[in-house]
Amino acid sequence: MKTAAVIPARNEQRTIREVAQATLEQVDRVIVVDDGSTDQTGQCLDGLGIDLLRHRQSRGKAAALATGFEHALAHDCDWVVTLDGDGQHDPADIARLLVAAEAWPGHLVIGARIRQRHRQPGIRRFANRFADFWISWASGQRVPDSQTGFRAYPRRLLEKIQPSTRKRHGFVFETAMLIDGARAGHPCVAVPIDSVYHDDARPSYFRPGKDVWEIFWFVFWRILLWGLYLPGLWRMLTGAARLHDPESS
Ligand SMILES: Nc1nc2c(ncn2[C@@H]2O[C@H](COP(=O)(O)OP(=O)(O)O)[C@@H](O)[C@H]2O)c(=O)[nH]1
Ligand SMILES: [Mg+2]
Repeated sequence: MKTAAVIPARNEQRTIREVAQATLEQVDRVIVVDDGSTDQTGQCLDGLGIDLLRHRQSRGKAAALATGFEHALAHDCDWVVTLDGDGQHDPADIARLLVAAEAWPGHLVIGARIRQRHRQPGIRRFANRFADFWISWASGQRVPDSQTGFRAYPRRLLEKIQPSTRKRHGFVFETAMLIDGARAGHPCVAVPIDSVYHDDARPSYFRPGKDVWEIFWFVFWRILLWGLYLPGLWRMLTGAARLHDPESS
């Protein structure tokens, strides 16, 4: 099983080197996509032995992920892990995601921030719950953390589903992967991880107004176009979330 990690990074000079270095211990190939950073993000990675790809101008998180995926597929990777460049995901947990990946072939493995949920800022916790409900409906499965950027994608899913990479869809991309992926035969399985929110973190790039709105429209249209997708609603209401917790199994 050949593995890669794609780390989208926009102005992450404070954290990117440490994240990339720790990720190198977990996968065969580390791909950092520097999305038009105006700080030292790229230079911070000198001499690490990772693949650094650059967008000269910022094109958003969706385009950065797509650039990284293309590179990983061109290098014959079977599984592609994504994690954020700001240190909110612990690279040591990649091993747990990959154990789940082996146990659930063809599934989209998500690192679900369901431990210490109280650590998430109130407004984000509410927005996440709201998104989880609609995205679970639209994808016909219980998704315990739809907004997590910490995931492992099987190659087949990346070959089949290529969501919009328009800048305004920067944070819609991962929602599209969940919904369209499930419809294409790649449901998700969740691995519980900790919610990490550093007190001294930079402000989030996620815009609670605009980005929630874009995600909502995307999901709303999917549900509407599929005639309200009542089988999906039923499955989400009656089914349990697929969980894989390697330590407790
Ligand atoms: N390449 C790229 N990455 C982005 C952009 N916006 C956010 N990210 C990355 O996406 C990840 C999540 O962004 P963040 O602001 O931390 O969102 P939050 O953790 O949901 O609050 C981080 O690794 C960011 O560097 C962007 O415009 N381009
Ligand atoms: Mg973050």
